[in-house]
Amino acid sequence: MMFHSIVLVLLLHFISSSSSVRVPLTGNDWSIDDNANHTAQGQVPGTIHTILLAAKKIPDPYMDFNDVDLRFLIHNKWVFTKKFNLSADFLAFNDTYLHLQQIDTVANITINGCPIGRTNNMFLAYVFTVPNTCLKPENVIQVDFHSPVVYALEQSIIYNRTVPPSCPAEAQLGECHVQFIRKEPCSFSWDWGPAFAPIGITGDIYLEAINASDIIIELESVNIASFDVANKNWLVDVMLSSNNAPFSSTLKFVLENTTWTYEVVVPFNRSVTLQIKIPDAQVARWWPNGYGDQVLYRLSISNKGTMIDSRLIGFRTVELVQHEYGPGINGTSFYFVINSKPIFIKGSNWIPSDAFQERVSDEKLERLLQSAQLAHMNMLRIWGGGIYERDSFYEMTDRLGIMLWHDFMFACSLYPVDDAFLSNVHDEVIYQVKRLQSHPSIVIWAGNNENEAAVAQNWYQVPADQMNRTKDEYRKLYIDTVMVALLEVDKGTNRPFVSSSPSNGLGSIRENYIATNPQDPLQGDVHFYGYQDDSWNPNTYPITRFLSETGIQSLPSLDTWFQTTNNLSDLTFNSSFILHREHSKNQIEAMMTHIESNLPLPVTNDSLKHFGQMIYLSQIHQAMTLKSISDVCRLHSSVDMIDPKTSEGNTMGLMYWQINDIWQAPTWATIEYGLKWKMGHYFVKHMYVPVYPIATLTPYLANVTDESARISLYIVNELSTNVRGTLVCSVYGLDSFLPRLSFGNDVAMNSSGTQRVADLPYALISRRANCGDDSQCIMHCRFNYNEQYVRQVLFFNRPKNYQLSDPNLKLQAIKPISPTDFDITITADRPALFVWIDIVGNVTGYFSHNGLMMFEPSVTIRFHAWSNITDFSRINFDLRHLSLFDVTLP
Ligand code: BMA
Repeated sequence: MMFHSIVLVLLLHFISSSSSVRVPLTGNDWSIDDNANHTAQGQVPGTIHTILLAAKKIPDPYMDFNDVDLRFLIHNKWVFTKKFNLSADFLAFNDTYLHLQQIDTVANITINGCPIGRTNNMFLAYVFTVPNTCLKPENVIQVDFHSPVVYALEQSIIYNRTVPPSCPAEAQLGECHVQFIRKEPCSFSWDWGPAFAPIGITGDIYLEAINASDIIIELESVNIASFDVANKNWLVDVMLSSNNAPFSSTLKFVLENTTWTYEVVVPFNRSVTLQIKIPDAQVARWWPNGYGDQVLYRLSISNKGTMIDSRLIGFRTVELVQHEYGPGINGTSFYFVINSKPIFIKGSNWIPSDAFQERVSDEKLERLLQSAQLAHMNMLRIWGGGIYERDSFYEMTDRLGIMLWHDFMFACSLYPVDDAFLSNVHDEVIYQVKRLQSHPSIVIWAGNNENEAAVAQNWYQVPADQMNRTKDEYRKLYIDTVMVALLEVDKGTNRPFVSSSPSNGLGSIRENYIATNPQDPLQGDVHFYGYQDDSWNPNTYPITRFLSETGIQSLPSLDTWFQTTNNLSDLTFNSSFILHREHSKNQIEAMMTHIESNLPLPVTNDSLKHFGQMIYLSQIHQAMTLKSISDVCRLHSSVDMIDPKTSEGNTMGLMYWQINDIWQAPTWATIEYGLKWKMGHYFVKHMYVPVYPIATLTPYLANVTDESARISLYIVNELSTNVRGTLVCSVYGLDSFLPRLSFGNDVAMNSSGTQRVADLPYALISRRANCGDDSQCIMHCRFNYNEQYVRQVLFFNRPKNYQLSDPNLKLQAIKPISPTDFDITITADRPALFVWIDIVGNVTGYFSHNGLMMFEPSVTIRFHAWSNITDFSRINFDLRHLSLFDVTLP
């Protein structure tokens, strides 16, 4: 039972003359104590770390080596207590409940010594009955937390059977047995994150009193289940519940901003699910970012004039199309069709944006999600090792048109399957799906992250004689429990379910949910990581139907590192501190190898400058990697691009790993913990534009003398509208802005798809452009269409092999445009590669473009600050710039 106070007050006013009362138990007067001399008073919602930090009892957990140095805190038991008073009026009510919106995780709750309830799932809301005899005018609520780490260990011992992996990889510096506790899996560490395993009351907490005779109707959930094509009606499931014996009531439904209303007599018996029909003619569609508006309507439900509750809903159909292609082509398609329109998915993977959710502001979430929207993304995957996000997150994704691929919170592990665990999971799925299903942005559920692959490929070395049992247990958890619970509440055709990510989709179902190779590029989705190969080389990547994870690490900016240490010796590429923050084994070495093979290495003796340049190079490396991957996916997006020899192609989605960071570390993120966009994010913004030119050299980095090598030019159009334009490409040396050779092609496309615009002999072009034996040339293309343009650059050689000359970059004319925006003009004397503009200090925001290749003497870019800039005069001092040439200077 979760009641809205206003709703409740009004309703009771209507139904009876009594009312309900709530007593909030949040506030900054909670005491915490671990019986080991760590005590503090602080704020709930809050966890031990944030409370101790605010009370100055511990240093910043994100500084230095504190993630490990403070580890003892979560090995202890903690007691949270608060004193509160209750009025005589409150005590006069006959039914009292304690509501906990979220609690993390294992706790025993008493009020004045009376046992009230136990909790063991941070993904559930709890409502406990509080016996009236337990309450008095002066009260104490006590929440006894068990250590999540010790609890997980104990559960693993009780289970009496190893459930691998018992512990995370050593490099993660993490905690063990996380699969035995229903808690954010990555809170025990991940290959990009720390193990803080928070302990605390993380959501709203309050007492509520009502009279047993009062009838209260509550709106449990709203789901636009299906679209009835024949009758042009939306079929909407509405779940309502009541606290009392059977009765009937006349409910009125109103859809704001339409003329549609509906009245119905509802016979209640505790809970009831109604299906209402909303005519399509009454509503406009909700579209993903880039395809139309995100139209939302408020559906309100009232009982004889008294509002019960409402939900903001959006009308869209979702199909996950998995069809066969016909003779000669193996496999099946895997793509999303929204409102009858096939959509190429451009997105990324989302992880929790802080280890301590109570300090994540809605503003931070909004800026991160806006950064996704600005980069032309239309989907994010809520990854199964994190959390179900708060309500406001989904309101934002609805509003911004960011579709969500939503995993359930199981990742990279086998799990226990005893009855208690499964029943806990069942309740979790029902609770979370009911909470979330009204959101149009959620377009697919997935059972878990990578657990089908883990079983199919036996990642955890399960002995052969136990494999059948392991497979049965997999199905017991994700099919018989998660899927069955989901289908209990999320009915209809408007939101598909896949049992795992990655999976072969229908192919996995055919193999009883565990495909022989769930990473088959010809069906379903694929996760791909290939650190041993050259990540800039497009041939490194499989051509899949849908690439839902892939990516590479980079380092965050110096500004971000300065938040983590005051010790300058920590800030070198290979310091013990940086290695401490690198939670994926050998990644720093792999990054170094990749950087070394493609880019010039710094030569400066200034250690901090050297580190800054390594950061810059790591970000170029990540940006170029992401662009290579995206170009492969977009190039092969259309059905026409299926290779009849391999059946590969029709790649209809890319979600790279990962958009955001949980803390400051070397990770796959394109946006830093403090919201600064890495170069990768600017590249993503470019590579995800709807109409996009692609240039390839085949073979990759062919020798200039290779007479069979080809340069191919393509336009990929995602829009169904016509595209008319001209693609002009010029070959440059890095010594001059004068192109050595230029050629242009007219392009006319009447629909979405990939069009090959030109196919040219590379050796001939090189000769004509006088590029020399070791190709000192680079090609820059500009596609002008419908009064806009998009650029593309094709390297003929690795940047480290180019003779770089000083472009003489200058930042000029900083021109304020509005309280949040200013323009910067950059000038150069010669072409400049990877021009990076950085604003240090307190102004945070993003540039219109960055990491750019300059092939003209002057460009103007705009900076947009997230909040008003108070001191424009400082901006000159705070701006820094860099190009690849700077790395070659001592
Ligand atoms: C995938 C993800 C995460 C991981 C990432 C990078 O496997 O699902 O588990 O963080 O790769 O290794």
